[in-house]
Amino acid sequence: MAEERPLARVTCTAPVNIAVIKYWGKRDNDLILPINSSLSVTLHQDQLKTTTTAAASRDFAEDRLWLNGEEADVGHPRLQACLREVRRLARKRRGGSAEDAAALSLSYKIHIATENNFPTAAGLASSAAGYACLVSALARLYGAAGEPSEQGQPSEQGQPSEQGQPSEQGQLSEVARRGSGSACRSMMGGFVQWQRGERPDGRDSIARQVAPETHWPELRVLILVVSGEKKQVGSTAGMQTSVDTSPLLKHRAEVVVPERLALMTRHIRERDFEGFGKLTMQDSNQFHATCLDTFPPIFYLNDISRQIIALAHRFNAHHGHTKVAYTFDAGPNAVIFTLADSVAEFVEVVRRSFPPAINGDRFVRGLPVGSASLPGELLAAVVTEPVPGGIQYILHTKPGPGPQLVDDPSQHLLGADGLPRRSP
Ligand code: 2P0
Repeated sequence: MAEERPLARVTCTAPVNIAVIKYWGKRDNDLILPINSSLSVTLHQDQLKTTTTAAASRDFAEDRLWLNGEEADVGHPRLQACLREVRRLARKRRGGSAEDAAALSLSYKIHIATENNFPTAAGLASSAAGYACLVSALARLYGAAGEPSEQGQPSEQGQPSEQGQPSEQGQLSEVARRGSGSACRSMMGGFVQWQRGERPDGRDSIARQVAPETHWPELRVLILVVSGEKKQVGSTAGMQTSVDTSPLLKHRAEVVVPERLALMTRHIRERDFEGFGKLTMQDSNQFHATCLDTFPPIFYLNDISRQIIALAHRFNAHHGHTKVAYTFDAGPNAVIFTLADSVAEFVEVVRRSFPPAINGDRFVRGLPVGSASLPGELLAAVVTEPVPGGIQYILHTKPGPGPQLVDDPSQHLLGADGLPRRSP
């Protein structure tokens, strides 16, 4: 039997993020440079995460990729761009062309396996977490990065050096951006801005942390899973049509977003939920207005989405201030921001408004939710015409940290032979 050569393996996890100031439109399709900056909240990986193992060996004959156990095409141009850029950073870090003899050869073929802990079919954004995870694992494998934040530690990331150089995570966010624009924001925890940048080469189109995940401990997130249907128009194609045809999108990028970014950053720093919630809803609504302004128009919201919007406004009106705020991406699922002391009441309102058809006992998942009894006048004012089965389930989560290195070797998705451990 041939002598076994050790295999270099690295496993990382990475989070999903939800934008409160939306990214929609590119000024450079190849480099994935946006027409406007955006701002997001990184969600906790206990509820939603991608795990990726990257392995390299001189014995591998070809690059290979497995997505949720199924072998997939490794030749995708965006994946290849990430691979190329991580290797470039590793070369730079190792110092010019003279490779560190101890470092892993950049010419070895690689195997990559990646899995989500949430159903891809639920329509929750997976490309952001996926590319952020891929880049984190590759960077660590090739020595293009030090540690992603230690497991369990709050992450203070993305702050530039005193000389104005991007941080290490900032540089890696530039690579993740080449996979999917929104992936650059998943490279950091807490509250993250993707600055559009000015340079044609994209070197300044990177993520920066506005505040770490510990900044606003009461903030909670409820994902209302409306439909498992695949979306009609993909984000990449949809935003291109919007750039080509929507005058509203142009105005939004040039005038509205710069003002809103400054305002949103202030609301977050001051933990002002009234301001944060209102602006989050307004920006989601404007994003969907630009979709309607696109020609032909794009519809991501459905009837249930619109009923959730109306419900949130009735709930806030009843309380006389902003207790819940919705935001919707390129699909019908709602993401609700609220504070911990409002979760139980709002979840009960949702349960009464969309009585579960199936999954009654698994209607609420993720972080625990207490029970609440609704006062009669709230029920009368807020729960109007119930729609049975309109919402499949609610996932309760909160802001969380950026990508993590997994130390435990038993968690590698690739075995010592470099092949997936779990069969598809
Ligand atoms: C966002 N979305 O800011 C916005 C809001 C969807 C609606 O980022 O072409 O999958 O890979 O850069 O990142 C979806 O766009 O598109 C997105 P590409 P991406 O979260």
